[in-house]
Amino acid sequence: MRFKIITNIFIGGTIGALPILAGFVSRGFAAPASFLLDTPESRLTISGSVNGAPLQQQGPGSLSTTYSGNFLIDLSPKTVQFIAGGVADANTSGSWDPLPNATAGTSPADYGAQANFGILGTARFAVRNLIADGFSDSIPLSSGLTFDASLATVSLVNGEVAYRSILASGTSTLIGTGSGVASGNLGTLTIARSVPAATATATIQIPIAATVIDDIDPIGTATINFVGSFRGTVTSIVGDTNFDKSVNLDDFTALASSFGNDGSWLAGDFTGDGTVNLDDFTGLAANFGQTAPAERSSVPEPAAAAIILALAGLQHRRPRKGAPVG
Ligand SMILES: [Ca+2]
Ligand SMILES: [Ca+2]
Repeated sequence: MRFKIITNIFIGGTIGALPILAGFVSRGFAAPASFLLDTPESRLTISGSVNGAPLQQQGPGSLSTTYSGNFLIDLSPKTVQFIAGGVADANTSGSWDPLPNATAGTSPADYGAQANFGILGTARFAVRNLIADGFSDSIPLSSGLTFDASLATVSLVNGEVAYRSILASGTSTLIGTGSGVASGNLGTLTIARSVPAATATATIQIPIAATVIDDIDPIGTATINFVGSFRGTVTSIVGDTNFDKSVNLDDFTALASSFGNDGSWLAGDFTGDGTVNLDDFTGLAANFGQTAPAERSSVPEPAAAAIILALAGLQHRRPRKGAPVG
């Protein structure tokens, strides 16, 4: 199948990259796309109970926080697969009780909760250093680029709970897997091309509703529901079907298997006309072996901003051509 398509392309055009491609036949370089979390749009709110007593907020916003970092997804024309190894780091939402060593006092924490045990008083919980990730098998991707997010699993790969009550004080790790990502809610992938087509940005929206059970001995069993959504983006160049920042044989294979058919960017339609044809192949061939730049933060770093300002100042001071020199 693959060889037949290569032959067709060879007849269709004079592409200098083809001998290089032929040299890589059957070698794969699959790597996941690293989606950079859009922090304001990546937020999870917790609810639940400890030993039957509902979790309440310690203060405004203490049960909700944003996440920064990345997560890894293998993209193919018809599937998505969450790959373990991403770092979705919960940001601190405020200063909450208790301190990390479980004594009274407040210090920055990702989440701050409390539960009322009646005659036994109120227990306070502060969650810190929480890092979430996700994994899944291969999940079908519709032609509209939606997928069933409930087929992925949320995992907490790091986190500690400090707790303080009349009964007991201490710390407990909060590590484990959630029961699933929002069932009934579709995840979506959208791909926006630059004009003219040179780069594309993939944005993934993932609804999350995962429940984690944690034994906080001796206070009891905590049932914590994480509900919200993550949004992440990754930008790459023409030819990179799977957004792993590299234009290689994986991309060629994806394009070749869709050649002549309708398809998305993931199938090799880089021009955006809805079909995978020779124009798309030409774009891939031109970038074959190229690597896309690493993800850039939307906010200039202080050092870079200072350099830009310094350059602007130099440019301003430079005498204009032909201007009289004092
Ligand atoms: Ca690629
Ligand atoms: Ca096309």
